[in-house]
Amino acid sequence: MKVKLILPALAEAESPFWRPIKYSLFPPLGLATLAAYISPEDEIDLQDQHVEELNLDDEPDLVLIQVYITNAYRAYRIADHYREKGAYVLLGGLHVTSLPEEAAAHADTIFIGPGEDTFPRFLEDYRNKRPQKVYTSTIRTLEKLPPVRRDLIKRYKYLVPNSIVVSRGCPHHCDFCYKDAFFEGGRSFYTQVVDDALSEIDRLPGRHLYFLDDHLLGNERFASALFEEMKGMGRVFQGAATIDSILRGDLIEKAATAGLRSVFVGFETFSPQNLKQSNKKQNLERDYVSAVNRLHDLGIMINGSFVFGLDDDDVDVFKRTVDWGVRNGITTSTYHILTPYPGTRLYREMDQQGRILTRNWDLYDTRNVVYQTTRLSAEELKDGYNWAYRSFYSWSNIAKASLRHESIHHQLKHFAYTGGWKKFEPMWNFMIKTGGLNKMLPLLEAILSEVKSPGRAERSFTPAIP
Ligand code: B12
Ligand code: SF4
Repeated sequence: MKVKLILPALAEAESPFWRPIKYSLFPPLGLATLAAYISPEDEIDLQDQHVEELNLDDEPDLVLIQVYITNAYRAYRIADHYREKGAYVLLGGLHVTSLPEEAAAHADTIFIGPGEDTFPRFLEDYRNKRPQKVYTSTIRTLEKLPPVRRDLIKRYKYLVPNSIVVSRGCPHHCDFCYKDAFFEGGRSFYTQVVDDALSEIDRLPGRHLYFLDDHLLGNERFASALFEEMKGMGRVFQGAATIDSILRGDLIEKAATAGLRSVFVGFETFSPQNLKQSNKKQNLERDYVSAVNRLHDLGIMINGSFVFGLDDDDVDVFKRTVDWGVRNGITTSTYHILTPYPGTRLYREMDQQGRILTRNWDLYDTRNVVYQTTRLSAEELKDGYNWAYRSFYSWSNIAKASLRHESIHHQLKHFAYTGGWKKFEPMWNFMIKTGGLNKMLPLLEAILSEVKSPGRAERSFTPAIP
């Protein structure tokens, strides 16, 4: 049997804001995870449209397509194309789970929720010639999973080929997040067994890892055991965590000792009213600056995530947020315009209030205003969002933020990481075109080498590259 797995490119591939490097970061891990269930006797072709031109002239028997909200229309066109050719087409992923009826019109079978329990069930039914129209995930476990088919990933096309997830979901319930909808009907936060996670790490070559888990520190016992075992492995890694988990106990120290060098933190907003509106309880009454200082003291760089457009935001929110980031030495900032994803509580509430202005999913990329705003006009919100990016990533602010760190090593790392990420687009494009992106990995590993901070003289300095 010929099986084709496709990650269609996001809508913005055609936009002037398209940054090829942002979409050449991570390989299609979800599809490579599913491929592990397909028999080795079957012929598998995994294509990621972000980094390669799709070959649509082939004749696969079975086609699996992963659907995000902003690749949905493209995914449906590809699905229709293959169905016309007589292939059996499966659609799954976040957007299919949010809007199953919409997706079902373009598929022979759709999948609701994670695929680790449902996809193998489908394969068995398909071979027995009785596939169902809909499979809904109910069993939530990551135990005894077959190893991710990383051999299908074209590693040289990605800056960060070693992306990995060792858990699914998150223990929190923010209103704007996809998480509760995606994991409905079962556990919404679960981890691998530590030994399996370590085996998965062992299978990854080189030093650098990027954990794509929603909340790497979400299960204290699991994370603590994982970091303990990773201590001697010589890895450098990046991941995501919440403010409360950074402030609580000593887990973040353990993570740093294991090799955590940069962390994605959802600060989202400084307004307690906004936090309450979003049910982001874990940020309420937390001292953001203490969290930042703790991370910096451990030599961990910070990618701060901020949302604009919550109901308590006014026209000053943009400057306030940028100034705070610069003042506190945040390495990179990701700004989002509030986006009510279908399936979330935020979407339901806005829909009930008649505040959803468009259902053109291509616009749901957190760069566009798709809902009726309150204190800010849509134009103010969009302009403020664009201004925030421009301002935070101006050379003068990059320099100012870098100089906030105590050690020169940390200052240089900050400057190199932020400047490199945002200011060298032509270089990235050249590396992508010439197929040499992967050669930049040692540089990234060097930038992520350990910082010896004045307060942590007892910790040893790891050389940048072996
Ligand atoms: C990696 C990533 C990216 C990469 C994606 C490219 C890639 N190669 O994967 C990049 C950097 C491009 C990216 C960009 C953005 N992202 Co993003 N990203 C992620 C992240 C961190 C990991 C995805 C992943 O690999 N998960 C692990 C794998 C194992 O799970 P999975 O992919 O979901 O696959 C499973 C199931 O979905 C299912 N499945 C999936 N497809 C199919 C198909 C079939 C047939 C079947 C049977 C099953 C199935 O089975 C798989 C195994 O269980 C997720 C958060 C997360 N932890 O999932 C956010 C996430 C997907 N991103 C999100 C957002 C908002 C964005 C941005 C809009 C942010 C921004 N403003 O820049 C942009 C642009 C995206 C857009 N325009 O829509 C949101 C999406 C919300 C939504 N409803 O779509 C998420 C969920 C983060 C969040 N917590 O809100 N992202
Ligand atoms: S903490 Fe992050 S991943 Fe968890 S529910 Fe909130 S937004 Fe979603």
